[in-house]
Amino acid sequence: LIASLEQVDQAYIMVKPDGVQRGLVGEIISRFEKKGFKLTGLKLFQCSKELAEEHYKHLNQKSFFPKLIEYITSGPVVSMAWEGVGIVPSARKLIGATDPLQAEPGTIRGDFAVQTGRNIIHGSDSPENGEREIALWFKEGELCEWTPVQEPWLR
Ligand code: FUP
Repeated sequence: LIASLEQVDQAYIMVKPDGVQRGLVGEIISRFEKKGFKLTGLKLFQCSKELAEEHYKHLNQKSFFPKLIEYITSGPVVSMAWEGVGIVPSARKLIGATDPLQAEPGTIRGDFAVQTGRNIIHGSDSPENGEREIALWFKEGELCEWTPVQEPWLR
């Protein structure tokens, strides 16, 4: 095996309740898999108000905060941990702009969403937040470290 020269980072990616309700889970997972990232955690999960508030605490002074918490807790989400070289900025490119009307076609939000308050997916905005959010959303034993059997050219 040829070891990758680059630093591998972690991102917390979450299909929000509207993405689950609209049947977009498979499509979203597929985009991350095909890009070449590695899935290390996955669960369908109804989150509590407390967890949603902790996750979005940097936004708790915003006028949209109560609506955001109501939205995120309105149904199950799919919580995912992904890892790879450059995963955090790359995931944000795959996801597209926060406002789906500003998101480019070809991005997840650009292809499937219309409203900021219903933008179907979350992705960590820094490697530090990736680690913080994965620790927040996953319990010990829920993550899986594994080595792909094929030559890992992408990692
Ligand atoms: P992003 O990193 O793209 O998810 O965007 P932010 O962290 O800035 O926002 C987090 C979530 O807050 C968004 F996904 C949707 C919600 N939000 C609003 O509802 N209204 C706004 O004006 C901005 C964000």
